[in-house]
Amino acid sequence: MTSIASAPPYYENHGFHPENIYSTRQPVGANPYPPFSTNIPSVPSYVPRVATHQSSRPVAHSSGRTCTSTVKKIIIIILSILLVICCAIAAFFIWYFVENRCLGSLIECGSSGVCMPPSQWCDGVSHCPNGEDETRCVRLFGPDFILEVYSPISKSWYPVCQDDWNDNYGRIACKDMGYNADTYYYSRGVAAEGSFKSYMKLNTSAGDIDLYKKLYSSDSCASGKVVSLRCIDCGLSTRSVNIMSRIVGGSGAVLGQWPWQVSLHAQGIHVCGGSIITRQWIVTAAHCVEGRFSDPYSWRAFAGILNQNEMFLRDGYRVQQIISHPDYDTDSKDNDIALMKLETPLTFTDTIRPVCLPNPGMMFQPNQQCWISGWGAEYQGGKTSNNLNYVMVPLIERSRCNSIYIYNGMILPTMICAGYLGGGIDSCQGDSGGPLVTNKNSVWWLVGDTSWGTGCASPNRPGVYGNMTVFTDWIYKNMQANR
Ligand code: 4AZ
Repeated sequence: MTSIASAPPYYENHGFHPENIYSTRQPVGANPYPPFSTNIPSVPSYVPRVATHQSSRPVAHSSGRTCTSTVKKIIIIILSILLVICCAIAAFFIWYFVENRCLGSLIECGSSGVCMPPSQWCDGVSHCPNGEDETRCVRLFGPDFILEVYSPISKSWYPVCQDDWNDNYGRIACKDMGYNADTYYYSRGVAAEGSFKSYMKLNTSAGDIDLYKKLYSSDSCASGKVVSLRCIDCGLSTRSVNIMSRIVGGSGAVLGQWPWQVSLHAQGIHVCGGSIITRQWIVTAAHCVEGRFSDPYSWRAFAGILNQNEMFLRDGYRVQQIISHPDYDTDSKDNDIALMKLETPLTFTDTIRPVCLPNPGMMFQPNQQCWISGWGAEYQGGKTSNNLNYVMVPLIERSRCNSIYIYNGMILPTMICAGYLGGGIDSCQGDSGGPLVTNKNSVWWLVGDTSWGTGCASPNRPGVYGNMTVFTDWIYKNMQANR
């Protein structure tokens, strides 16, 4: 077990990370349409050959007229084909401009039709014609989900004052973070901490204009309350956790205990775990979807089921899209995170529910109790488990995990260690991509995704997890760009 004698450092979130996010779709400017030939066959210049067999009608005397009518027919057919193609292209453009102006992972600048990659959104530099990429920047801060808006003028984040705020504004802010309107939970005022010196306030006399144009920075907030915004009812487990409860050294889970846990099957077998964050999005590890596993069609996600035996009898949810972190590094496991978008949204129940993404400003203590769950091997080299297992693992401070006798500098800022230096309890092969969660303020938060480790449950070789707080911003931008 880890014990830290001096003042405990924090695992602090820095929500505003300008990141290099490359589109997994078409490169900007690439022609998204299949090329079609403009080489319309010219009118044949040859004379049709006269059939020689007896039953044919003699055509020699009327060859001029026949030739003309054949040419006419060909022209009509070609024109008809061209007309159908033109109609199809026109229909596509109408759909594209009405429904979905920006192709691939691009985000539209307001309603200007100009599209920007997520990496240029809220990066402190204005790219959109009216600066929307810097003026529609919202985030939820800390364990109370305080809504904050970025001011490109002062280059800082401000909490939103509750004065004149309502759910309609809340829905807009949630949409701008990539959430769908159907999961909206609530917006309420909470007492502003003394640390807030300035606020974003609504200018109610500004009329029916864009929410962000109505917001201005102010040193006062009459209600003394700031907006706490929940875009989805996440982090609720309907079953309490038995702390001394195998994974390696854990115990069998009951239904509803880890309702965000999914089993990800590729070509019909359990390969990795994942965590539900919305009705359509699953967080998993980038190393789970590498190489031949990068094809969404080979995957199925199973939610709300404890036993692998039962999954083999079910259909599972099809995967529509896989977004792997563009800076994922196979060797170091830097940025080991990926998103899977399901073809059909999940129906939330007591046993199928989302976990909360950690907000910037959440502080996880060294030794903080966290839980891992999965169908991974129960001992090093074993086969995957039939039942879902779970176990408590404390966080291990990065500097300690990087010490020469543990991982000797291999723990990067995108990683977090958890487990026991004495060994015996750990995640293992097959748990990858699955959740490392903690309970804070009665909410379950996704602290990490199971990533790597040297063997399983060996002394001084704890489990290594993707540091989710670093990825929250990347997740929101990609959900928003692929709505
Ligand atoms: C794996 O290969 C794996 N002990 C997962 C977790 C750990 C090691 C390996 C950590 O999926």
